Amino acid sequence: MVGIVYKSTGSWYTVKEENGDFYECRIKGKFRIKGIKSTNPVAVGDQVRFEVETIGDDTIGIINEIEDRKNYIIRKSVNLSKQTHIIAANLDQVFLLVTLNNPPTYPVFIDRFLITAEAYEIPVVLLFNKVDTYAPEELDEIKFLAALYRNIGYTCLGISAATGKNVDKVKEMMIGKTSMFSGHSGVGKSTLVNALEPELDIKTKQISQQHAQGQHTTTFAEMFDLSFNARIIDTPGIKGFGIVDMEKEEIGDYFPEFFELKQDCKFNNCIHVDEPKCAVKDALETGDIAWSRYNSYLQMIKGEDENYRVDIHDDKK
Ligand SMILES: Nc1nc2c(ncn2[C@@H]2O[C@H](COP(=O)(O)OP(=O)(O)OP(=O)(O)O)[C@@H](O)[C@H]2O)c(=O)[nH]1
Ligand SMILES: [Mg+2]
Ligand SMILES: [Zn+2]
Repeated sequence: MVGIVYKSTGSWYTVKEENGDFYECRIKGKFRIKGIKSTNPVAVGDQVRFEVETIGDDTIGIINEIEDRKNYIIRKSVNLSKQTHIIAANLDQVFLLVTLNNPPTYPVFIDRFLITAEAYEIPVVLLFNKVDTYAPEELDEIKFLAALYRNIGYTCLGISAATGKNVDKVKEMMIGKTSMFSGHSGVGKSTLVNALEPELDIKTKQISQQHAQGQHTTTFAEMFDLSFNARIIDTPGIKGFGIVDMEKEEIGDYFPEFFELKQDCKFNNCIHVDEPKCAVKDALETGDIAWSRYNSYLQMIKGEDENYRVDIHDDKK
């Protein structure tokens, strides 16, 4: 039988078969997908082949094959840097939820996320959530950030999952597609799924007052069929986003505004650091490229971990 993985808890996988029935499945033996060393061999969104086994009164599925992935979002754990985790596979687009505070989302995190999506050509939409909570100067900051990313080519939208502001616009972008919500814990991913489909009533939780951070309420990625011909994958909040398997020389190509200028650099293998007559560095001086983007880039090519943020929770992924 053939189906799609809707939920994965690490040992059990919920698979929706083609005719719509759900099966609880396990995987057979050790699965190794070529070239990927990840903590989870099967991810939400994977297309799998499975057989059904009946043991007593229980019917369970055994997954024995994974179809080639169209794409996937993979990240390196910040603490266990050898471990990688596939967040989801076979996506049409990703919505990255960003909040200014409660919890804070810093540009370097946004940039690391975007670069990974660019590597697989997965479109990303930036959703600046909780606009109902911001003071005027904070709204200005959001507008500044949105303009920065819009200039590069990303769709940006200010929303409120709590009041419903612009949720209809998010809905419109989702029709006919499989999308994923990502972002730090507490940015409102599950609240937004509920705003789109109130019947789902997914668990959400207030962010910790003391630490201005989310409480890791969603613990497993899960896909939901929505009533308006769309599928959404709600994911657990991520703390940091370590990029996986990228050569220093290719990272700049995933910054669209750097890539566009590369042909004007004196050296065709310019990595925009110490080279003379570098179009990217010139664009920094004229303000055509944002310093925050360049700083994120430098950090990535130096292979520095994303240690800008201290989280009270251990990263278990
Ligand atoms: N004021 C306001 N609060 C919001 C908004 N969106 C979410 N919240 C609140 O933020 C808190 C966290 O929301 P969740 O939906 O649980 O966040 P999450 O991103 O799913 O978090 P994890 O599951 O831990 O990754 C809840 O108390 C929500 O009610 C919003 O637009 N405005
Ligand atoms: Mg959640
Ligand atoms: Zn250059």
